[in-house]
Amino acid sequence: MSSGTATHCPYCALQCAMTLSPAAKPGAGFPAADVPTPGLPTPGGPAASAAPLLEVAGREFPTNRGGLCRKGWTSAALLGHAGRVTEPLLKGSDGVHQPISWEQALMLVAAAVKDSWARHGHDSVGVFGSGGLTNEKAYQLGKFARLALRTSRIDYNGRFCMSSAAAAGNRAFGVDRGLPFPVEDLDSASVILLLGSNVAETMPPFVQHLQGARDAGGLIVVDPRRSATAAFTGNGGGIHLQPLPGTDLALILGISHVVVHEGLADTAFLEGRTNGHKAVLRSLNAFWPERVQSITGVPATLIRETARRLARSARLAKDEGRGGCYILSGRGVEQHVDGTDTATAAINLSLLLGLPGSARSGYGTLTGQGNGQGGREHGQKADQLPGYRKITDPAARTHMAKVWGVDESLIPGAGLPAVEFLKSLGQPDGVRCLFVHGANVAVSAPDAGAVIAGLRSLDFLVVCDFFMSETAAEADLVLPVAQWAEEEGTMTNLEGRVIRRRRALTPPPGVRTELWLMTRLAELLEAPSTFSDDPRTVFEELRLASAGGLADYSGIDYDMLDAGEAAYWPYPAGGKGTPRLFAEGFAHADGRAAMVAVTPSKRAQRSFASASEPESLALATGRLLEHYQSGAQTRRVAELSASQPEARLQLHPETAARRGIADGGLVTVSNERGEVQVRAEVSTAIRPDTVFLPFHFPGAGSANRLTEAATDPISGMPEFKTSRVWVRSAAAVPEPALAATAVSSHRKEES
Ligand SMILES: Nc1nc2c(c(=O)[nH]1)N[C@H]1C(S)=C(S)[C@@H](COP(=O)(O)OP(=O)(O)OC[C@H]3O[C@@H](n4cnc5c(=O)[nH]c(N)nc54)[C@H](O)[C@@H]3O)O[C@H]1N2
Ligand SMILES: Nc1nc2c(c(=O)[nH]1)N[C@H]1C(S)=C(S)[C@@H](COP(=O)(O)OP(=O)(O)OC[C@H]3O[C@@H](n4cnc5c(=O)[nH]c(N)nc54)[C@H](O)[C@@H]3O)O[C@H]1N2
Ligand SMILES: [Mo]
Repeated sequence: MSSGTATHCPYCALQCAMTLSPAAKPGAGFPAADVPTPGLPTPGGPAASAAPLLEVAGREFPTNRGGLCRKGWTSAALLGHAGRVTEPLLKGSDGVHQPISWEQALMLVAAAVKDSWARHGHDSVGVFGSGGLTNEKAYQLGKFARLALRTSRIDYNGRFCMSSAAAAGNRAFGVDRGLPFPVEDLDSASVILLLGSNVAETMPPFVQHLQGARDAGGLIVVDPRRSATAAFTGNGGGIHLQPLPGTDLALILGISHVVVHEGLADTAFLEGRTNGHKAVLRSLNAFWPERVQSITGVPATLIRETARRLARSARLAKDEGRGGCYILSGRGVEQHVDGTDTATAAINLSLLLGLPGSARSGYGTLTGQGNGQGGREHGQKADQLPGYRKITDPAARTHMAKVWGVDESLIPGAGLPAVEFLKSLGQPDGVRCLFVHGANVAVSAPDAGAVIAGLRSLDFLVVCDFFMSETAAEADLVLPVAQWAEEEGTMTNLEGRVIRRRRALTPPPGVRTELWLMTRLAELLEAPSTFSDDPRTVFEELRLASAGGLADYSGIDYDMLDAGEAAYWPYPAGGKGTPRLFAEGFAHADGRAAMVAVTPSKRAQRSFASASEPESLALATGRLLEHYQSGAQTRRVAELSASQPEARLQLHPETAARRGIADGGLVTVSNERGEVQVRAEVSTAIRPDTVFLPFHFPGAGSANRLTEAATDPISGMPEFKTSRVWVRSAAAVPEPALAATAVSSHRKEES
């Protein structure tokens, strides 16, 4: 067993350490179907899991301490999966995908790109990337878009994930690293405020780091649902604040108001380490607890109690070196049209309490995707060059032109953020030829119905994936790429720590790596710089590219990572890494944090004002433990799919009773954008004015048929977490008829 491969989980940013070893009874390559996966038509035969080729064991590492969640334990099931795409597939005029050779595939892609350039200009070619890609792939994808495809049109799914937290972090601290401290620092905390994060389901091994605060009665969770994480507050004397979705900004301002008006703010810290605090203090006057109660539904007494507990623990940590106080934010507060301001309010609260940069306290955001951190640093964002540089910054452009050995004028300007990018698909001045690397936008993007229409209106769609995802099903060409355990590379976890992903298996014949693909296409398109299919070579270039930038990796190399060094960026060449980012100062030129006064906007208020209309409800969306994102992977794992086979709408008993809905009954959820039909899960864990849907399912159960493509003006984050919907019982329609509709609409989208 000691001969196993030491690597990390393919899923979230916790990047739990695992060891992969050959399975005792290895599956025979890519075997015939044995276990059907419900609801997943897979071209070329029924979806199925085979006996895993590899065995997974948890490995000691600070984030997971040997633990894994259900998704991690079962992750190897996808390596030898019978539904895997293992050769390039071209869609025929009959809509059916047929295998072609790689040679043909590369020629077709190069021809489609050149045709699009000739007819509509360079910006008619677009690239949609992913926070799931390794650092090497993310870096080379940005370079590939700008230099080989000569387009400014590149953005990625991290826009849906970390963009609001990133924008707020950059504005306040001058840098965006999700956790500016190692995750183990949380262990000794006596109070942790978790804003809109359900780690018990989304990062189960992380819960170990909340245990200290929970035992001290100091776990405070803000969630409109009594989520698995919120339930942890119950038996330890913690607090669950249950606001109306979309009202977090007002809630945080209310807590901040109490801190200031009860004299609990750390004025020495504000004077010594921040700018702009006077305006922030003034702006809080209007958010007294009773007013905030009327907006959020959270009792004023709990708002006061939260503020006092935070302040007490902050002071104890500072004056007596005991405990610690942390504020952590998740997608629940960030994925809104006012997500940047809400994250800013959370940062302001942490600064009022003097948390960031102190030895035992801090503020952080919990990065989501496997490489959600590295994926937002190396240039796959519309406005970004590697090293977290701005593409509009002349110095950054000069630096990158030198690293790439090209004239600076060849580097395009800023492109479009993801939502605008997707709205432009097929439009006269929009993207007409699209490459997708690591996202399933047909399921995961807001207003998914419109996105699917956009995909269908493209001149040419290339999707790189290992499965026939709902997005791949729309593609003219599907290119089969290597999975996590078949490639080498690096990932940067939620702490800003760079780690090694290692190859434990040879990919199936017919499958290629994305680095190989970019290299071959760059050659065919006569790109003016070099590309490589060797991850180590690409990383060496990334080091040079990032040197001197905010996310500086220049001092990191594969050998030191292989030797087990804990490498946190910034890590300049000849220097050392930075586990704790703000100990000495913040990243703005004067070393101070910038406090920006924020208040709820009319735009954001719209969602909760309308939710108070008698018949409409607030739809919150999010995750289940068993499924990952669009479900393209986890819906294909038999064990996970059997335990969560379909989307269910969580709603309160009163809300259900008023509509004649029974637990398990079929319901229709609709609004002006679309309609879904799912079963009801009647539960007191949710507010009566709110319903919840997971977004892991396609077709008739797709939550994103209902979400709106309205975005945060600063970050471009869409409003995933609050939509207005109407819910009615679908029981009047005979169930078999409905089931048939559900299946046929799946087929329509997937064929
Ligand atoms: N099992 C699983 N784990 C995952 C993932 C996955 O898909 N599945 N994805 C990974 C990724 S990319 C990410 S980004 C993270 C996300 O991790 P989380 O942020 O923990 O995940 P979510 O379930 O999206 O949202 C958290 C909570 O926000 C609540 N919420 C909804 N609306 C609001 C609101 O208006 N205000 C507040 N305060 N709360 C609200 C929801 O009820 C939910 O419980 O998880 C990572 N881990
Ligand atoms: N309603 C609602 N919608 C949401 C959210 C929400 O909370 N509510 N959350 C949003 C968030 S936080 C996120 S991060 C997005 C994520 O949503 P998506 O971007 O759709 O993420 P995945 O489902 O992980 O899609 C990854 C796809 O790429 C494939 N893949 C995995 N690794 C690789 C690789 O290395 N290379 C290539 N080429 N393919 C790969 C997988 O098989 C899968 O088909 O969803 C967003 N959508
Ligand atoms: Mo995410």
